Amino acid sequence: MLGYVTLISLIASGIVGHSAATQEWWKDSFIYQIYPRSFKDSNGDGIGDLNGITSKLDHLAQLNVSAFWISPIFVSPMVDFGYDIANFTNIDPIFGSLTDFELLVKKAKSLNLKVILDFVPNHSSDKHPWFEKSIKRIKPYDNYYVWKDGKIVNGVRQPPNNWISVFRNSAWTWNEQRKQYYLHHFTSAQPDLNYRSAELNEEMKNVLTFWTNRGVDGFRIDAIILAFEDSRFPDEPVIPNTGLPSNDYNTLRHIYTQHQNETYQLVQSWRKHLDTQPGSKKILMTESYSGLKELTESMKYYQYGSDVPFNFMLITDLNNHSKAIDFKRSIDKWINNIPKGDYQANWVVDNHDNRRVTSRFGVKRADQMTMIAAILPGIGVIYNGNEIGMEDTWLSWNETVDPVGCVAGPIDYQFTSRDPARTPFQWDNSTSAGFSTSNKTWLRVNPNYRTLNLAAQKSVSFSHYTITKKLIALKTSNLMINSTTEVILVGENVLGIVRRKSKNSLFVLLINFLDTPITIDAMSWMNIPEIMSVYVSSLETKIPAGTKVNTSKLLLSGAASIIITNYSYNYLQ
Ligand SMILES: *[C@@H]1O[C@H](CO)[C@@H](O)[C@H](O)[C@H]1NC(C)=O
Ligand SMILES: *[C@@H]1O[C@H](CO)[C@@H](O)[C@H](O)[C@H]1NC(C)=O
Ligand SMILES: *[C@@H]1O[C@H](CO)[C@@H](O)[C@H](O)[C@H]1NC(C)=O
Ligand SMILES: *[C@@H]1O[C@H](CO)[C@@H](O)[C@H](O)[C@H]1NC(C)=O
Ligand SMILES: *[C@@H]1O[C@H](CO)[C@@H](O)[C@H](O)[C@H]1NC(C)=O
Ligand SMILES: *[C@@H]1O[C@H](CO)[C@@H](O)[C@H](O)[C@H]1NC(C)=O
Ligand SMILES: *[C@@H]1O[C@H](CO)[C@@H](O)[C@H](O)[C@H]1NC(C)=O
Ligand SMILES: *[C@@H]1O[C@H](CO)[C@@H](O)[C@H](O)[C@H]1NC(C)=O
Ligand SMILES: *[C@@H]1O[C@H](CO)[C@@H](O)[C@H](O)[C@H]1NC(C)=O
Ligand SMILES: *[C@@H]1O[C@H](CO)[C@@H](O)[C@H](O)[C@H]1NC(C)=O
Ligand SMILES: CC(=O)N[C@H]1CO[C@H](CO)[C@@H](O)[C@@H]1O
Ligand SMILES: [Ca+2]
Ligand SMILES: [Ca+2]
Repeated sequence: MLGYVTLISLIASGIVGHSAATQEWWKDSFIYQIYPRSFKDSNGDGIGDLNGITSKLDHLAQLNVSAFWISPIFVSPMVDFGYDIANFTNIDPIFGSLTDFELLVKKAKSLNLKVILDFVPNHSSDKHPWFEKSIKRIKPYDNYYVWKDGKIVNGVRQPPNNWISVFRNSAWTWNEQRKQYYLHHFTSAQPDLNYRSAELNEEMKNVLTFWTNRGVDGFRIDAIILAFEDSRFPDEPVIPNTGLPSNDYNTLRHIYTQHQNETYQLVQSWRKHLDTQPGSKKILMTESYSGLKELTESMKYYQYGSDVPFNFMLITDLNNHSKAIDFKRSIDKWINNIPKGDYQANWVVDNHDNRRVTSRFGVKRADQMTMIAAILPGIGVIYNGNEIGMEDTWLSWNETVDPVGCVAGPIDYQFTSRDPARTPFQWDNSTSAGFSTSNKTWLRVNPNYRTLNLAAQKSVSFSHYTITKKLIALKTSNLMINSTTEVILVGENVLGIVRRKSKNSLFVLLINFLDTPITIDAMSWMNIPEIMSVYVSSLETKIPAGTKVNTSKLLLSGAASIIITNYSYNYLQ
């Protein structure tokens, strides 16, 4: 029996890399995403705004996140709620003004919080003056977008190729005035920008400078993988037998529209540009949904100047059906593939484009993902609401506003709409959860707000909020810096992550993937001391901090998740 255990644990306990020392502020930090329409409304119109964010920055400071990134706040017709930009250098009046932005930055700096803006370089709104001039072929704007003649087949005009938009149907829309098709990877109101135009490239660099001059500490770059398309515009191969309608984005292999070589060079040109800006080094985070399936492509962004090529493993590759081994394989794969050099791992728990973590893994396991992001080396990225375990809000078809939901129709919207994860932040139990003084908000407040809200969670010792706060404190402390990382299977159903600096200094995360209790000999499997203390446990597990546990005979309740340590609890207080 012992032989069996030893063999399995040897196979299972691959020791994975430990990060080199870097002085950047984002090393071992948490970054918090704010969805501005839903964070805090300051003027009672039912939509969140900049003054609202400013009024709630104390909350972020208390959590001790290092930075926040804000989804787009720029002038927009709001066809895609801000991801369709009509002026990259001005604030939409719904959110406020440049003066409000100045106040926001000032408050953030006073709280030692870094400010990161969303940069949406792939496309603009069709209401952007550049597009209007491009239609009229006014130089140099004529070349700012991706225009192509149609194909005439049997005397009928057809789009130039078979490319499909992420939101379904052809990625090309005919413009009667210019008598050409324009490319759009999203809605037809979001024409694709053409980075083969030198003038356009210059304009976009100026956009970056505009905001760094206003105190911004870096950018999150939206949908970067789509920046360039193959200049020959070939048809993309059709994937056979997907069972999807032929107008669905996932029926094509996107070999000519994603991760083109020039895209990496574009990121590098922004890196170089930002490095010429005064002040501390600016952070660049890149959004690429390739996940573990296209890991090589994702990793390449590190070498072209991205500090945080978002790791969406917890969103795209793992879910409530994943087992301990799936988590181990995914975590090891990501860490082991980070290129050699001074690069940081990152772990995205949630965002505005997906179901909330409480839905993807179940309410009982919500804290586990933040625990994983906290104990693993590198940057944890959380989305507003994670810190209180917010849940998706069911919305009826007639309440649905997300274009991705609307295009899917009255049945399928339930599977595609991003609205459920975007409802207002639940601050307290007053009108509209304290989000707005109005009882009519742009998306309905989740009715569970009366019990599920920040104020309630602050007033008790055991809540998602108090747990998240301890997790952020653990990451930002220097206690795990220079520690090795081991991802260990403790049998089939328990995942262990050990951060070890020396025999006397370690933190251990244990997750029970069963919904029933299990007793494990963590001491032998993980080579850890016999008596350790609980640093934090998930809300489901509810073991008070400081509780001593005997790791040779450790009882984990169903779905349990705990971080134990060899530091004395008093030391950590
Ligand atoms: C964006 O708005 C600013 C301020 O109103 C204006 O000065 C600028 O010309 C606008 N940019 C474009 C490209 O229209
Ligand atoms: C892209 O770059 C890689 C290596 O840098 C090269 O092997 C490949 O041929 C390039 N692809 C195209 C389409 O130029
Ligand atoms: C997993 O999640 C899906 C959808 O969120 C749910 O229908 C299913 O019951 C869950 N399965 C388990 C094993 O929790
Ligand atoms: C929207 O749908 C809900 C439930 O399906 C219904 O109760 C409500 O009356 C509808 N509202 C409008 C404005 O149609
Ligand atoms: C919403 O507010 C209006 C105006 O203050 C009030 O008349 C109405 O009863 C409120 N509705 C709800 C559901 O609280
Ligand atoms: C609302 O929250 C306050 C403060 O957290 C609490 O004292 C009060 O009992 C709550 N009211 C209801 C109706 O839950
Ligand atoms: C807050 O984070 C900073 C690093 O960003 C860290 O130095 C500090 O110790 C943290 N404070 C607490 C109370 O955890
Ligand atoms: C981590 O290691 C580096 C390089 O050896 C050292 O300079 C630094 O002091 C260490 N930091 C901590 C917190 O142990
Ligand atoms: C950690 O455990 C070892 C072995 O049990 C013990 O000797 C040491 O004192 C502990 N260290 C701390 C900081 O509690
Ligand atoms: C821990 O548990 C093991 C197994 O039950 C037992 O033999 C050992 O004495 C316990 N250690 C302590 C310090 O209580
Ligand atoms: C991955 C992705 O699609 N990100 C954003 C890209 O832009 C579209 C359209 O503006 C947004 O809806 C997405 O959130
Ligand atoms: Ca408002
Ligand atoms: Ca593009």
